[in-house]
Parts: sequence; C-alpha cells; structure tokens
Amino acid sequence: MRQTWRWFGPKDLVSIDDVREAGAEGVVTALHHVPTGEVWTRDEIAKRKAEVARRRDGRTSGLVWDVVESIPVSEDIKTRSGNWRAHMEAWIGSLRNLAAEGVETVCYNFMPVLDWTRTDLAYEVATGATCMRFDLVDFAAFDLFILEREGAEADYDEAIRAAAKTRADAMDDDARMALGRNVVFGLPGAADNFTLPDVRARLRDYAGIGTADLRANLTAFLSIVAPVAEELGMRLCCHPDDPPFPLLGLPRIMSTEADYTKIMDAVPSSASGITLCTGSLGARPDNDLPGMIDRLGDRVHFLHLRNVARESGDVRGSFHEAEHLGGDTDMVAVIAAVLREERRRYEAGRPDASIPFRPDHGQDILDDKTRHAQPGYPAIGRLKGLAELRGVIAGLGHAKGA
Ligand code: DNO
Repeated sequence: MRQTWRWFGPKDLVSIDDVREAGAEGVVTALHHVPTGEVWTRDEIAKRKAEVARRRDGRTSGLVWDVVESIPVSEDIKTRSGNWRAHMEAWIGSLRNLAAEGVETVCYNFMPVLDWTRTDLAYEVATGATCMRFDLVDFAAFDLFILEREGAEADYDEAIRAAAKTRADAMDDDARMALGRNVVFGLPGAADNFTLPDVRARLRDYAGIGTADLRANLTAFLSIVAPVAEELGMRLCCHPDDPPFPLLGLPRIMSTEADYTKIMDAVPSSASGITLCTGSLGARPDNDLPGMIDRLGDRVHFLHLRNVARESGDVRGSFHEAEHLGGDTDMVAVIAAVLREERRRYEAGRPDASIPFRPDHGQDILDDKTRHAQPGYPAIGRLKGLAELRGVIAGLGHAKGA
C-alpha cells in the first residue's frame, strides 16, 4: 500500500516539508486554481510537479505527484446540458496533459451541486479533539428554514421536522450564517463555492433529473473518457457520495456497492475504477467495506482510509469523524482485504499492484488547533492517522511473513 498525503498546493498551511516528515511517499493534489471546465495545461501541471518535488530550502523532497484529486466534473457534464461538450473536451485535454507529465491516477466525483457536506467543522469529542460532523437535524434546519427549499418537508419525518424547527428557532443570525457556510459554501477540495441563491438555481437545474438520468449521464461521460484513459494508460476513480444518501432532493448514484456495480458493469474498462472512501461509504451501516474490496477490488485504484462514528442505526443518519482506528468501520479488516487484493495483483503481474491510499481527514489535536489548516485536513491529526494505519499494515504484513 502506497502512503500518500493530500496537499492543497503552495497555499496549504501543511507544507511539503511537513508531508515528508509525516513519512508519506507520494502526494495527492489538484490545480484548484483552474476554473471548472477549463483545460489543465502542461505548464501548470509541470509547475505543480516541481512544487511537490521541492522542499522549502530548495532541496529535493523525494515526493512525487501520485494521484490527482480531483479534476472537477462540471454541473453541465453532470446534467448533460449547456457547455457539456466543451467541458468534456477540456476534461480529456487535462487527461492528455497529465499523462504527458506522467501523472496516471485521477479521482473525480459525480455528486450533483455539493461535494462533501458537513454541518459542524469543529465538534468536540470526549478526548477534547475536534472533528467534522454531519447532524441530520441541523441539516434539516438548514434545508427547511435557511435555504427554504420547496418540497423539503417531504424529505423528513415529523420528529426530525419538529427538532429542526426547535433548533432553527434557537439560532441567531450568526449561527444561521455559520451553518449555511458549513453546508454550502464549499469545503476544501470542492470545485465551487456557492451562495444560497446559487444553490437554489443549481437545484432548479436538476428539476427533471432523477437517479436513472444521472446514472445515464455518468455512464455517457465514462463511455467517452474511459477509452481515452485506457489508451493513455491512466486510471480514473470515482469517489463515493459523501454522505452516501440523497440530500436536498438531489439524486445520488455512488452510495452503495450496488451503485458501484452498476457503473462498473456499464463501462467495463479497468481504466474506469473506484476511489474507495471508507469514511464516506462507512456512514451507512449497510455498506460492507471489506466485502466491497474483495468483490470490486480489481477496479479500486485509490483508497481514502477514514473512520466515522455513526450516531444512529439508520441508513440516513448523523455521524462524526472518528479516529482512524476508532468508529464503526473495522479498519483492520479493511486493510486485510486491501492486502489480499494487492497479493492477487502481484501474482497476476499487474504494474499497479501497490494501491495508493491516504489517511483521509483527521481530528484536530495539539497544535492543529492553532495552525488552522483546511478543515478536515490537519497536520497532526492526519499524521496520527497515517501512523496508526501504517502500524496495521506493518502488523498484518509481518503476521503473513510478507
Ligand atoms: C473530502 C474529499 C472530497 C473528494 C472529492 C473527490 O474531503 O474526500 O472532496 O476530494 O469528492 O472528487
């Protein structure tokens, strides 16, 4: 398993020197400054590669850009409307330029409007660490009383609606603003920042688009980009919905094993694969993560290892981000399944036998609380996560005599 680390570029308060000291072997990054729908030029890609390769004092870092996370897929592509053709061409242009620069693995997502969604960015857990949380009642309060989405009542049962009303009534303007900011104003890595009127307009764009339509649009997108990726020797990997259930009345199509199976079967090229995110998928009790790795493993090109503590037994429920070996996902079983998949690949002589993973998110601990890096991406919290995961990998490898 190849140990990688997400880096948001030169503005990231966690530096390349820090990434090295954490012991990561590779970097996951993106050209966040290039607007969605535009081509990533070779020059810009080469510049980012050089930034990854250099320490603060100019010496080489020994790190390489292993995975792109993400080339954003525009709303026009997802809805197959407006400028989708031009955006597809740009997406393919970016793939070609990345391949020419030797970057082969590209993560993306197909979530309508919002990328990952949380209601609280600094929820305090028992140890005093803080983490990100999704609270269904807060989310309903946002949906019903801040966004005031038409038809939202139908999406919540009476108990949730009543609790959301009580919560919204108790919020002052600052609290409403803060909740709105957390939900829609763009968490790190999301391609766009939205305002409330933007979100309302975007939701209208999806008015006639149901689950089957969105799935057809993803299949159409992959039918065009996967052959190009295959020709270039690249691996595309679709990130799951986070959280893995519908929000704001929008369709969601990458939330379960059945969702993934449908897309993998629809476009059976190995260039079209999976970013298996244990944190996103693990928010649903009905997702069997080690089983998914056993069954879909040959198409898993990238792993996000993260744990969540589910706060209810419901498919759609509140959760918060736990320590990497805490929470409801059996991380040791997940890693054991990944090692089994890697063994199969080694035996088959596959060049991609070592699967890149990154410690996804982390709780804010110690100096993280004063560094104020990107929410969810603290230096020390992630370093602790990586160290724990590395320990499990070493332990399981040792037990097998690997
Ligand atoms: C959140 C991330 C997501 C992810 C995209 C992939 O921390 O996992 O923003 O990068 O969904 O396209």
